[in-house]
Amino acid sequence: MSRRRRKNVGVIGLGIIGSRVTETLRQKGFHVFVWNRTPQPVPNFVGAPAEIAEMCDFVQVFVSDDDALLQVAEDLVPALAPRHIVLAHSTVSPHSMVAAAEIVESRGARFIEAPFTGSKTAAEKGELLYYVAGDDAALREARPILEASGKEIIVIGEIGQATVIKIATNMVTAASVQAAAEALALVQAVGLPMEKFVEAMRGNASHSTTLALKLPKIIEANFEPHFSMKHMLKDMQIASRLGLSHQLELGVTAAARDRLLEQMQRGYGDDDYSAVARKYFADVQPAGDEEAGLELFEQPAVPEAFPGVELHGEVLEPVQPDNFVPMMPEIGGQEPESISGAIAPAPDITQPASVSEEPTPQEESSTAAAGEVTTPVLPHEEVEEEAQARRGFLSRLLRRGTD
Ligand code: NA7
Repeated sequence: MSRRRRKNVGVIGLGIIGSRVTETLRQKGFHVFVWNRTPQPVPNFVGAPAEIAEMCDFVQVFVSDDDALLQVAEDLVPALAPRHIVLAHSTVSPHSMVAAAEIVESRGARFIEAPFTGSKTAAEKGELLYYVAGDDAALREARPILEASGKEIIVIGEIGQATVIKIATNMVTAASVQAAAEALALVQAVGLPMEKFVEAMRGNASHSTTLALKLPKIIEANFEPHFSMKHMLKDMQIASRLGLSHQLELGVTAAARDRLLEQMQRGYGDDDYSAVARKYFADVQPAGDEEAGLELFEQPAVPEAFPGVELHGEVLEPVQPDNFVPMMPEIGGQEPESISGAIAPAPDITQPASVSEEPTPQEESSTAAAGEVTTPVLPHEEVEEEAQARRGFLSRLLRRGTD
C-alpha cells in the first residue's frame, strides 16, 4: 500500500460538520477527496462515493440520517475491498448503523461506528469527541484520522452501542436547552433581566459548555445553526423509539422532542436547535435588532396555518393553529404499572425496535406521544373528551393511592 494512499482520506457529506472536518484534515496534512449529494465547487470534489473509495482507504461519512447513511454504504459497495475502513459519523438508529456495517463488511472492508459530540465550532477546531465501536485493529489503524478532528476518542463496544451512548448524551443536551429556554421565559415574564439569569447560571453546578454557548445566543435571538433543529429532532425521535421498544417512559425526552417538532413544523428545521426558545418569542428578529428585545416572550403570533414539511422521508401533516394541542403527559392510556414493570433485562440494541414492526394496541396508543413524528391534531371536542378521560384516569389513580 503506497504511503500516499495512507494519507488519503475521503469525506462524504459536506454539511456543517463534514465540510469543517475536511478543512481540519487538510490543515493537518491529509490529502482529502470529497463528495456531496449536492455538488459543491470545492477542491478534490469527485463524481460519486465509489470514486472516493477508489482514491482513499479511509472514508469518513457525515451524511444526515439513516436513509442517507444506508444509501452511501450501498453506493460505496462496488469499490470496496479489504483495504478500506469506512467510518460512519452520522447519528442514526443503532439498527441502521448495524445494517450499514453489514453492507460495508459484505465486501471484506472494515467498518467503524463513530458518532460524535461537538458542533460547528468543535469541528472547526478539530475538537470533536468521538464515541467509537468496531474492530480493534481497524480502530488502531483509523485512530490518527479520528485524532485529526477529535480531541478525545471513547471506545464503547460493539457496532450499534456507540450510537446509543451518543443518543443518550443528546437526550441530556436537548432537555437542558429546553429547560434553559423555559427558565429564561419565566425570568423575563416576571420582569427580571435575562442577563441576571445567565450570570446566576455561570456559577451554578448545573452550568455546562452547552449552556455557556446557547444562553447568550438565545437572548440575542441568534439561531444560526451549530447543530440543527431537524437533527436534534431526529435524535430525540430515535431516543423515544428506543425507549418505547424497551418499555421505558422517557417523559422529558418526549417533551423536548415535541418542542423541537413544533418549531420544525413552523419551518425552522435548519435553525440551531436552541431556537426552541422561539416558542416564547413573539416574532423573533435577527440578532442585533434592538426592537427584538422588547418583544421577547410575548404570546407567539400564530400563523394562519403551518406548512407541511418533509422530515427524513416522512411528510409531517400541517398543523392548524386552532387545534394545535399542547403536549400531553405520557400516560396516554397506559397504566403506570405497565410502564415501570417491564423493563427489558438485556436489550439487544442491534435489533429494530419491536414497535416499528407490530405495535401492540397499548404501544400504539402511546406511539404518538413517544415515537412517531406526527403531532397530535385533534378537533376541540376530542381534545375535551381526552382531557376528561385523563382527569378520570388521574382521579382513579388518586383513589387507588388512598385505598
Ligand atoms: P448537515 O449540515 O445537515 O449535512 C447533512 C449532509 O448529509 C449534507 O452534506 C447532505 O447533502 C447530506 N445528505 C442528506 N441526505 C443525503 C442522501 N440521501 N444521500 C447523500 N447525502 C445526503 O448535517 P451535520 O453536518 O450537522 O451533521 C451530519 C450528521 O452528523 C448528522 O447525522 C448529525 O446528527 C450528526 P446535501 O448538501 O443536502 O446534498
